[in-house]
Amino acid sequence: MNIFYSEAHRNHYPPFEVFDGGQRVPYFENPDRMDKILFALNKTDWANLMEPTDFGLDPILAVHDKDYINFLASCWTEWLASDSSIATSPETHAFLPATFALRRKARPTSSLHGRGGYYMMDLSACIVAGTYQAALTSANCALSCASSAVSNQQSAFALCRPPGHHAGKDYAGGYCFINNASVAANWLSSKGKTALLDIDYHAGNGTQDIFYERNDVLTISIHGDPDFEYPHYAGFADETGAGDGLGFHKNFALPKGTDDKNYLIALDEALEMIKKFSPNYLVLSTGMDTFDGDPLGKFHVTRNGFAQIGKKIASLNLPTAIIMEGGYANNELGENVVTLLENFE
Ligand code: SP5
Ligand code: ZN
Repeated sequence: MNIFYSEAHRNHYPPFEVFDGGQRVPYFENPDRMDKILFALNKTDWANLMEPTDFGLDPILAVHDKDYINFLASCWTEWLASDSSIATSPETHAFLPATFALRRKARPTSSLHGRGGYYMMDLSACIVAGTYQAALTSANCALSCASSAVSNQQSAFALCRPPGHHAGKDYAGGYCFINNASVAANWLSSKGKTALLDIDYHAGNGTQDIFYERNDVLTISIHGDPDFEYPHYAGFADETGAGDGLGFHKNFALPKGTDDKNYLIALDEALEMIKKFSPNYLVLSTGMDTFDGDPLGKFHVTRNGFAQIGKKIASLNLPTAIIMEGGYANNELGENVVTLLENFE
């Protein structure tokens, strides 16, 4: 299996994130996640690690707002220039706004914090010196993966970091800056009919927003009910698309404690919808935070559950661009990813 990976993610490692209650905690979405996955992949005999190709900005700007991407590009250097105390210990700093553009009835103002609160939805998409380059390279891993799936008519894996599915057209959030899976799905949709299935524990709000009014890409997300779980304001079962896109988005909002059995029931229904749509390609937003014991999740999907999930999705027999999203039980993450992926071999 072709696996697209770059070391560029290492320079995106914010020193903290902020949890509810204002609590500063170490950044959960850390480079160690990639090391654990690489270690497990390197033990297999089928992982073919490759550097991503640079696709340039065009396929990214086909999904994202140009001013938003410009904000990501210059945020750190502007932040650094704004306060001389940052330069004395940049590794202890991360850019975060403290005021947000509620309900988006606002415009981005010219100040850095005015743009920050407009282009960010929470306190977990911290920007540091290496963030923009890491995000671009992560998107290129997804595009390279999609391109490989088309050329070889065979599934491929993008080992993306940072992840992408919480990032919308013009906002960052939930460790995500550029929506890798959406960029790949949009690109793929010009090559053939494309569906996107998101199995990360958290609702793929960014992906939902990006494709909400489109009927050319079916988007489905299976996740913790936003009634109790982040991202709190999207991912509800009654959100099914709008305008031309009505009926082309589906949310499976599952309860706390969802186990293999109940997860697989929802997955079967999702796979039936995909079959009915009859796509040529599938994009799989692959979060492993549904795992029993994930520090950010409340589901009980087991290693064996991931084997069955992989087997069921692979049985669609579609060239699939498998895109890494979340998953924070680092010590189990590598084997969990391999367990899912080996079904596509
Ligand atoms: C890509 C992805 O999985 N992003 C997830 C972002 C979740 N950020 C919000 C975390 C809220 C944590 N709540 C505290 C739970 C501690 N046990
Ligand atoms: Zn997640």
